[in-house]
Amino acid sequence: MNSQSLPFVSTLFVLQLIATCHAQLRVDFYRNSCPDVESIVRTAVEKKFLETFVTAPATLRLFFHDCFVRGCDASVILASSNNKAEKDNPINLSLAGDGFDTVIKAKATVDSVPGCRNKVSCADILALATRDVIVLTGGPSYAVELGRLDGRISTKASVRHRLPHAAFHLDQLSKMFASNGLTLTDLIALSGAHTIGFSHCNQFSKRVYSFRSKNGIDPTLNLGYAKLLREMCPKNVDPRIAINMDPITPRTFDNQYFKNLQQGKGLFTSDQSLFTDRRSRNIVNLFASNSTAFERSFVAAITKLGRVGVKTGNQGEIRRDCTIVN
Ligand code: HEM
Ligand SMILES: *[C@@H]1O[C@H](CO)[C@@H](O)[C@H](O)[C@H]1NC(C)=O
Ligand SMILES: CC(=O)N[C@H]1CO[C@H](CO)[C@@H](O)[C@@H]1O
Repeated sequence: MNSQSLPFVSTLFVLQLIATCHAQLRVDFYRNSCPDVESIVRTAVEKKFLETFVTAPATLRLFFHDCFVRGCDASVILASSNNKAEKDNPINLSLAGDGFDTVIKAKATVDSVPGCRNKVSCADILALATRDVIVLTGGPSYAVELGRLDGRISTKASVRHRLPHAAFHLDQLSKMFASNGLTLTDLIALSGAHTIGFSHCNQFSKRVYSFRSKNGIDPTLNLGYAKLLREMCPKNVDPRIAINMDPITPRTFDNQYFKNLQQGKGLFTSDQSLFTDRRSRNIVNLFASNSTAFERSFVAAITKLGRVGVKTGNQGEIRRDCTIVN
C-alpha cells in the first residue's frame, strides 16, 4: 500500500466504525418485552401485502431512505404540521404511501397485544417489515437485528445530499454508500432491490428523449428497451404514471435485475453504470450467474444498512405513534 492511499483507507475505516460500533443490536432484543414480535409484524405485513403488491417495494424503499437520512430511526415516517419533515422533500414524491401504512398498521397490531404495547420501536418494525416483504416476493429470509430507537428529528433539509439520484454514476454512488459504511459489493447487492417495484417516467426520460447523442437515446441503453420505454412513457405523460423497474419479473425478488443490466436494460443511469463501469461489472456478472451469491451478499448488505446511525440510550425513544414524537 502506498502512502497516498492511506488517508482514504483510514477515512473508510473510521466511517465503518461509526456505522457499526454505535449499534448495540441483537436478534433477540424483544425476547422478554415482546417475545412474539416477529410473528405479530409478519401477520400484519402479510395482510397488507394481500391488499396491494405495492406494500413490498414501498416498504423496502422506505427502509433504505430511512437509514440513509439520520440513520435507521424511523425519522422518515414523522409527519410535520408545516411540511418541513423528511417525507416532505420532493425526492419523496415517489415514496409510496403504502410503505408508511405498512409500518403504521404493524405498529397497531403490535400494540394491540397487551404485553407489547409501546415496547417496540417504529424503526425496528420497519426493519422487520422490510425482511418480511423481501420474503413475500420470493427473496431470501434472514435474521433481523433489533434494538433501534426512534429519532426525534426529521427535517426536509437533512435529505439534501444524503440520497442517491437516478442520474448518479458509480463514483457518486460509491462515495455516498461509503459514507454509510457500505462497500462497492454492498452497493451492487442493494441495488438489486430494483428487481421489484415501480418508477415514474421523469426518473429516466432524459435517457430516452434528450441524451446528447444522435437519436437522443443513452447508448448504454438497449435500443429495443429504449423504444419500449418511449411507448410506455410518451413525452407529455401523466406524471403519476409509474412503470415496472424489472421488465421481466417485476414482482419477484430475484437476480433478474443483474441479467437485465447485462443486456442494457437497467432503467436508471445508476443501475446501468454498475455494468458499464469496469470496476463493478465483475460483481454484476457474478450476481447475474449465481443467485445464491447475490442473496448472500444482499443479506449481508441489508444487515449492514440496518446498523447505520442506530440510536440507543437517550438519543431516541420508542414512539407511541410512528408519525409523531412522544
Ligand atoms: C443505488 C442508488 C439508488 C438510486 C439512485 C435509487 C433510485 C430510485 C428511484 C429514482 C426510484 C423510482 C422512484 C419513483 O419514481 O417512484 C427507486 C425506486 C425504488 N428503489 Fe431505489 N435507488 C437506489 C438504491 C436503492 C436501494 C439500496 C434500495 C433498497 C435496498 C432501493 C429500493 C427501491 C425500491 C424497492 C423501489 C421501488 C419503489 C416503489 O415501487 O414504490 N433503491 N429508486
Ligand atoms: C454460487 O455462490 C455460492 C455462494 O458464494 C457458492 O458457494 C457457490 O459455489 C457458487 N456456485 C457456483 C456454481 O459457482
Ligand atoms: C408518502 C408521502 O408522505 N409522500 C410525500 C412526499 O413529498 C411530497 C411533497 O414533495 C408530499 O406531497 C407527499 O405526500
